[in-house]
Amino acid sequence: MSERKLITAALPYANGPVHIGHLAGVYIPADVYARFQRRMGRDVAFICGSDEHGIPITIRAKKEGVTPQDIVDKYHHVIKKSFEDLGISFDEYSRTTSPKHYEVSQNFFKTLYNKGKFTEEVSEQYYDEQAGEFLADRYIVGTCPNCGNENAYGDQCEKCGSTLSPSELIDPRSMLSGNVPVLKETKNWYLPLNEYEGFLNDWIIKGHEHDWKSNVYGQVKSWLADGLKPRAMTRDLNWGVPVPLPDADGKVLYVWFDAPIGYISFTQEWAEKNGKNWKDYWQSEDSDLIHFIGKDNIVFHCIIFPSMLKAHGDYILPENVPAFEFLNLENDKISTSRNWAVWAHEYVQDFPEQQDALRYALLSSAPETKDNNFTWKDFQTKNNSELVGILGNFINRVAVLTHKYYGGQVADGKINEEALQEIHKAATEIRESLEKFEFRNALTSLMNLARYGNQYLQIKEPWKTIKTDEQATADSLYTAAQISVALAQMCEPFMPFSSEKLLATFGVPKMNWQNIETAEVYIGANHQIGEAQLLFSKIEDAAIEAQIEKLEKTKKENSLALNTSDEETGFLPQPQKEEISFDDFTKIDLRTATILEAEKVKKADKLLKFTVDTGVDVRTVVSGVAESFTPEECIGKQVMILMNLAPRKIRGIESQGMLLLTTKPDGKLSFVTPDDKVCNGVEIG
Ligand code: B3M
Ligand code: ZN
Repeated sequence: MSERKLITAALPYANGPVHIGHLAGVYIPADVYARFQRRMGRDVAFICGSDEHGIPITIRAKKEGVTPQDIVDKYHHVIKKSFEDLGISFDEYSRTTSPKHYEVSQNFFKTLYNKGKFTEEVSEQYYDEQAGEFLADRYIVGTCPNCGNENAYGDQCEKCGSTLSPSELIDPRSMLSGNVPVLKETKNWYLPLNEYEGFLNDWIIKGHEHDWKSNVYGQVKSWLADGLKPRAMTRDLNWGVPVPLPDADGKVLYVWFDAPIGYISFTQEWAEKNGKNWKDYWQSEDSDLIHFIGKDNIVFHCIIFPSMLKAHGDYILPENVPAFEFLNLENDKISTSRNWAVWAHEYVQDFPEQQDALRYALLSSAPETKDNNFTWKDFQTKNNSELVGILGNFINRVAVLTHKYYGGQVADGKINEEALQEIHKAATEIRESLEKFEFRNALTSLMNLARYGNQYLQIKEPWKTIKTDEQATADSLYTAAQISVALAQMCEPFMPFSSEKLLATFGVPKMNWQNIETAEVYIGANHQIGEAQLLFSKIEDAAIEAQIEKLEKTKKENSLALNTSDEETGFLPQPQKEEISFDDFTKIDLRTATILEAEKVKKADKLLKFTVDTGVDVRTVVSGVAESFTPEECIGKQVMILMNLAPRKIRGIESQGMLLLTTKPDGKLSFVTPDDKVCNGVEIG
């Protein structure tokens, strides 16, 4: 373990504000870790910035009728301010449209190019002749080969959840002009990731089995087991870092090539401003590189970027990549554009001076090893019962009693040995937990010390002994003061705003963590302390109800919304189709039916072949549900079938009809079924 820590946090896309999912899954844990490492006296560089290239940004720009630069300029500042307002203490928060980043990422690319690390491959890509540009997968729409959805994207079908490639779409058309795109040859530069499998196996599978989180280790292991393929590191797009080669007009670096290099370019910007040598952090074995990310970024930070670093040869590799799972909101997936989120900038407006309440709530329900859930009720309980009721209450009682009995001077007593052990134990537990990226355990140790402090006062009852035993009172309030100041010291990584207030009230400087674990004195006897101030304020029901109402309103708007697309789940509630007459409706023949047999369709990983009893006959139907169900799970299911759909050949099998399906928020499919068992062949109308 080195004394220098290069800590990065995933670069948020500058296509919208940050929400509690981002904070819980990446930024608050990263900040706790960085603050803690600083208190360990280590040389810390805590680096982040806005990720300003990539399709999400151009999609948003197109949607809002502005340029991508307008989008990133707006959201870079919104995001940066949110982090500042919530105490995320980056040493550098930059952006990938900075000139420095262009220079660094282009040089990185040229180094790999000159070392012959890329393969040049010519492939056919869809091109919009009217728009005069190649189409990213998401800019191509067409009919899904599996479920017939006419608005499937080139990379994914929202209806049946299948991942697609543009060439699989039936009747593809360009989202830019609506025209049919043509296939046009284009050359791109690929990193042959398959050539790095050995290196990754040695470095991660053999080298980090015991110190990397199991969710990260497991994902990397399964990717390597499936085998890696060459991946294009350039794209035919006009928004991004231009490819620094003479024959690369109209091409940009793949966003996942340039974005991680942002960690390097931002470190260089920081080092130049602070008289540091950036190579001490990125090109020295005396530096530990730690990437804080969400689980959807594991492949980029554990496979692609390390392969890039390995290919380059001058850089260190990550010491650890503590990826967190996802946070849900009120038991539903947080979604940027369904507006199903608690936005950081809105929280700070609605709950001024209560940043630590959110930090605490998100840390105590951090999705460290599995997805977790945030509810406003739970947030209120954590603030009112734990922060106000335990931590704030204890420290406030100590300060009030010290003022009441000793004019604000710390009592001149002897420390209780058991209490001193409890302080040292808490500090050591927190250190050990944070070194292992176990934030919830660390927070529990902190709060257990506050609980101990309250119990200590309850047992010693200085408000009673003051009448009878001066020394006992001095000893207990002196001891309680030591516990209070130790808490003020130890809460800083988690709740920096409260720690700052407390250390100012007690009039003591921050201590090095090792000292907190061993000190005999945290605040001297007769030391004058400031006026007791309320550390945390109760959050009233009205404030919580207002937030819940806001979410209910959002939910209603979403159910009415005709055209919001959800980048995370990919669900796009299509506008209503053209009106049909009742006569038209009577032409369709929907029935109940039961699946008698089910089997996989050879060489088609998304299709199952069913034998279905429709009550009228027994027939074969092919359905694109293989990624959501096993054949066994389908047998015996009562389903709904569109009987009189003209038969179609799918992978050589004549499919007679279509089973009705819907898509769950996680993208998995489910059959539309009658609530109760009915006969087969019953007409649905
Ligand atoms: N911009 C964020 C995401 O995938 C992505 C991280 C880049 S870190 C180099 O949500
Ligand atoms: Zn589909």
